[in-house]
Amino acid sequence: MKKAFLIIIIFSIFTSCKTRKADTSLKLNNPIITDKYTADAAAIVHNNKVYLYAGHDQAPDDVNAYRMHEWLVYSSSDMIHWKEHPVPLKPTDFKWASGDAWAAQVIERNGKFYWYVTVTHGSIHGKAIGVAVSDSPTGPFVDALGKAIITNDMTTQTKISWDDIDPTVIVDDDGQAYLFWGNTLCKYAKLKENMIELDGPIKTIDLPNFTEAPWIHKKGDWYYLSYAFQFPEKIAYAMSKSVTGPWEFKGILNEVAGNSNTNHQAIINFKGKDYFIYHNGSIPTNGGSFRRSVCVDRLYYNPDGTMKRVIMTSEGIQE
Ligand code: FUB
Repeated sequence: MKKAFLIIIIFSIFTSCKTRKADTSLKLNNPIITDKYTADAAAIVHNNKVYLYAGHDQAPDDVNAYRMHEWLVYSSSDMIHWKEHPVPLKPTDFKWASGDAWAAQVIERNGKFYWYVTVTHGSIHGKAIGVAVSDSPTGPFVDALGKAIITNDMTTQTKISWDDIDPTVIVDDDGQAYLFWGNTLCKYAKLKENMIELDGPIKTIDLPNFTEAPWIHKKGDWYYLSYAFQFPEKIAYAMSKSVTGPWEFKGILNEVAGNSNTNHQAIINFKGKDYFIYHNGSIPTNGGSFRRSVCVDRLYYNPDGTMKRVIMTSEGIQE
């Protein structure tokens, strides 16, 4: 009788431990989107919401190459719950383009939303940058210029045809806007106030091991130029007191992201907190370098303005 009682007690302790384990409240919020493969995120804050723009990785499981036919837009009020909006833009919306929804960035100016995109040009060899415009952060967006703002033949420093990719834009405090972009070499140029024409020569910036994916942002008195460093990509960054440099290299900000040879970051401040947005290849079974997934983790600055190394997590943003 005593023995049976003991067995019942041990059994109930064992099952309650098991139940407690299964009842875990741990929420894994990265990647933030799991029903589609998403990459090359860019984000803006508008009216207390974050709008996140991403390329849609659509490569079938047996294809190891980029297959990207549209960009996607999501919004969130808390960086945890994301609402998908209808597809706002495709390379086919640019009559002069032949495809490839590569990295892009949206910026707001005077109530209009300008979306700078990488596509393949239909008649000029190589990648090109186009710009679309909308009155709303979720679109519909239309081609703002009717032609590319940057084409491969406008830059001749490198022989590759994909050196004019990955646009990022900032409007400086004095109202002057700048477009940065590049692969292998980081380039920049002033934009006219209309945001759709260059306003001066194309210049280059010397950054160690620059691969691609520049992202320009300002916090306090500092300008930050983060970018994909080496390959497989880490994210590194440089700082300056002026948007035109000189830039001081500050080292690695984010390590190689799991199961992806690209990393492509965006950096925002939302409701007083800083966020680092990137992609990895972590969706089980078929995730990888051509089926990527956008993730978000917190970003922290040191008192001297430098950025602390990002800690990539599966938990992501919890509150
Ligand atoms: O998604 C295609 C290309 O891969 C992007 O333009 C680069 O930044 C890299 O992420």
